[in-house]
Amino acid sequence: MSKCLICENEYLPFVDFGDMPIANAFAIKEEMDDEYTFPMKVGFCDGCNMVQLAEQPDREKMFHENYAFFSSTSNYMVEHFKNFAHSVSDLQSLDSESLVVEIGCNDGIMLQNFLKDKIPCLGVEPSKNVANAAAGKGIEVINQFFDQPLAKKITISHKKADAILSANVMCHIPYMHSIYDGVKTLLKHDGIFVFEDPYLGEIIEKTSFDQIYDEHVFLFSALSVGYLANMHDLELVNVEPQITHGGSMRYTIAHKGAKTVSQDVINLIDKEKSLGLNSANAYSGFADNVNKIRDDLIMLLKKLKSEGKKVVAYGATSKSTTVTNYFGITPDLVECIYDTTPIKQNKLSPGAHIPVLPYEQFRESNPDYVLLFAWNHSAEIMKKEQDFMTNGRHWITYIPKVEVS
Ligand code: DWN
Ligand code: SAH
Repeated sequence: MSKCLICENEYLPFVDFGDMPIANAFAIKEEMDDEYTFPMKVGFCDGCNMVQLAEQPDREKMFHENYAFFSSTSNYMVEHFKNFAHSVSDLQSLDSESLVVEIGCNDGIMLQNFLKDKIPCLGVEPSKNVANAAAGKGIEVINQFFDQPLAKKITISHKKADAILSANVMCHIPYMHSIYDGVKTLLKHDGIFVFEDPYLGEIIEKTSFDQIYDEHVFLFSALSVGYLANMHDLELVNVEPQITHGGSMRYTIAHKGAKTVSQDVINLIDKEKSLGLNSANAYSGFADNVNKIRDDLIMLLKKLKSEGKKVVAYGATSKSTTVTNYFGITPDLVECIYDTTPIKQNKLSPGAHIPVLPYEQFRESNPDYVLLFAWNHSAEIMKKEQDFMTNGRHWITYIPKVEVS
């Protein structure tokens, strides 16, 4: 039995991926002699409806001075965060007297928009290399992990925030009570805490199991987020579905009673209950669905290998660490992964040791099949590559099922 990180109830995991490495630990061969692994299992707590990793590596193993993910590698995401920032500015009528704090600002992809509009903003980012990238854009960044003590310090060094924002970060943090206490401390009475993360409902529906890796300790729903907010005298007041990262949800939290709860919150909670996301049954078929994708993909890759086809992959995502390690995809099935991120290039992928090569070499490699690990960016990538992916070249995708196109 595992103990829930939110309500301390005991629960049983519903899927077990075995031992997994750190998803972003791209490294050269010499550094891979004794790769760290942890047992990756996910469970549902019926006390608070939270879906969570049973165990997570120490945060310093994942977020440090060589963090491999730079947010601005997707043009679509740059646009997405511009719209996100503007929507919050409009909603809260932010101006030069306001303060926006972003938890996990990475390379400044969101805050650069506030900076441009002369709205005071502050990033909190523990991974030094990406924090430096944000600072290089002129953004003020505190290179630390956000928690309640830091929130208190910010109220003194700066002031209370009109908006606290976060994207694809909340689901990374196991010590949620300290985060929500911090939000309670730092947020103005009429302020809003807006965050988005991959949405549990989409992950179950699409079997997007690769959203599960070391960094993603929680898969949120309106049910679990509402429960958590309530524990801290906060309230879930709005929800807005997003198409990013294969289906995300943007949650707006306010001090209890300070804002009206939207009909969308009520509707989504009703929908989640009707889908049974508040009961263990909803999760019982998940592992079988993942294994079906595994069997189909491995069969396809083995068949292509036997036919002498050249198969490469596109996008050395964190998600791909779960796919390659759980499925057993090694360089004899997929010879390399092309990626635009310099820090990942000329390294090996965690666990599976597939070489990661600079994107610039992708076209000259002349592949027959391209396994799209960055499937969440498929619209952007397929458009970019449409002139190249002709003459018998094919994409392979595997969420929600294995397909060749
Ligand atoms: O939650 C998280 C999300 C926001 O980002 C983090 N825990 C870590 C990371 O997850 P990921 O690595 O699965 O994210 P992406 O955005 O799916 O990664 C895309 C990868 O593909 C990057 O390494 C960049 C690369 N890429 C590329 O080579 N060409 C991406 C695009 C759009 C491209 O055109
Ligand atoms: N917001 C960006 C980055 C997501 S990657 C985007 O959506 O693209 C996750 C980020 O969370 C990393 O940059 C990591 O360093 C940061 N992070 C992890 N734990 C954190 C914490 N306790 N406080 C603030 N940031 C944290």
